[in-house]
Amino acid sequence: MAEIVAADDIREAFSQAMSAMYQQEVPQYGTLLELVADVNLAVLEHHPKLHEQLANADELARLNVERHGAIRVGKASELATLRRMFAVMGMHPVSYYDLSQAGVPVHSTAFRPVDDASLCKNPFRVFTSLLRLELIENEVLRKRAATILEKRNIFTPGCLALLDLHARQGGFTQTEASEFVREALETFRWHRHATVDHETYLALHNEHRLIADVVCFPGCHINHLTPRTLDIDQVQSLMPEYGIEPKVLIEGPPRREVPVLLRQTSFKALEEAVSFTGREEGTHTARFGEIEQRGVALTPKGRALYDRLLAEAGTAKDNLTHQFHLQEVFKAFPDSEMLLRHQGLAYFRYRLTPTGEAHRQSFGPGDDPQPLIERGWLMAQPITYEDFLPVSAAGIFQSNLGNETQQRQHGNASRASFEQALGAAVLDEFELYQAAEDRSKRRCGLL
Ligand code: OOG
Ligand code: NI
Repeated sequence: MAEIVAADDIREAFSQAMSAMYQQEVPQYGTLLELVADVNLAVLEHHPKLHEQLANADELARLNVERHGAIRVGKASELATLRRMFAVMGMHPVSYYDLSQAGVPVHSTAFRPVDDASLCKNPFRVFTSLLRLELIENEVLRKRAATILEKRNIFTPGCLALLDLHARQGGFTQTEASEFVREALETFRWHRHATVDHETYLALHNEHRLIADVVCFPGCHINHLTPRTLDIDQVQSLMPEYGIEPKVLIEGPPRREVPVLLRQTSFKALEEAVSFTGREEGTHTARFGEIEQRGVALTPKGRALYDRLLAEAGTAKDNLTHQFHLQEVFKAFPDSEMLLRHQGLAYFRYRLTPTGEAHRQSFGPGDDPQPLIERGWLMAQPITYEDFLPVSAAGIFQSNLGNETQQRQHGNASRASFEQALGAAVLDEFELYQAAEDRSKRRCGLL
């Protein structure tokens, strides 16, 4: 067989193709990319230290290609095929998110690269949600939705054939890889022709807007793509100048010296023309834009503290009050790399400096890294958080479902049924971060 293409290269090509397609479909996304690029450039110019840190941690190159997308599917077989499709691109399911607790009838995972080199090259992630039909209370409607979904195939025959070929060959040639990207893209394209009549659409929509979004179309259109910014407050405040109306609140932790986890905001979904099968014309509102600022990944201890403080803070009506209040409450969360390390709240990647290399024989496994850092032998770099936050995700969902929080009693977390649909267990994000930290310590001779 001719030389096989690396999964990282297929992911890179796919992520670029998705971005190009979404720019055509949702022009405001293109504007958002420009705004984010402008702000990132200004931040790097004004903060040489941050510039240097990002460059040292190999984060600078990935910044401009970095984004995540989100999709929603309706049945188990669709989720299982997506898993195979993303695996070809070196993306694996990480974490389980139960959003039913926030009144959103889905549960989700994120497909993303997991090893250091792949993350460094292009950390493209896709937040993928599976509709939980069992949460539709109206039995007639539930059955109607299931029948509609049963009939559809969201993958092209070409894509399915290539997945089989990949399994047989163990890889793709360059030609096959390009064809795969082209075919795979079709699944995520927007279709203005619904698969149902207007009445069915409205019935499902009345049950929950999300159900109509998942059930009534022939594909699982990408509903947003999210670039990474270095200053989300700045982008949020500049959005109106660029003709974009942001969501009211920035989700996640407050602004800090050492950013943690993930802060996100989005702009409102567009109202798009749709033709229904009975030739009726109507509209559908689902696709939007989002930006995010990523910080350091937290350990289970750090995450528990984050969850507790976030719950304690609650939400205010406007962003200024909300952020101010968050900052007050988060005073209880140490805000220096040293304290985060010392208290075991966050993950770090260790590297020896040239002087450290020269003194390798002076320290060994189990030694405390802190004195070595102070001596300038060792550097500790925050490990970037690569995952998502369920409370933030619920806020993003809700702002694009028209803010009507449909709080209901929903079933318990149902991870087992999700994994069964997926055809695999999801990976544990904490184990992945811990493994990355451990690998780096071992390379330095500290483990
Ligand atoms: C996914 C919403 C969650 C995020 O960044 O937290 C999400 C969706 O609307 O389908 O993308
Ligand atoms: Ni998102």
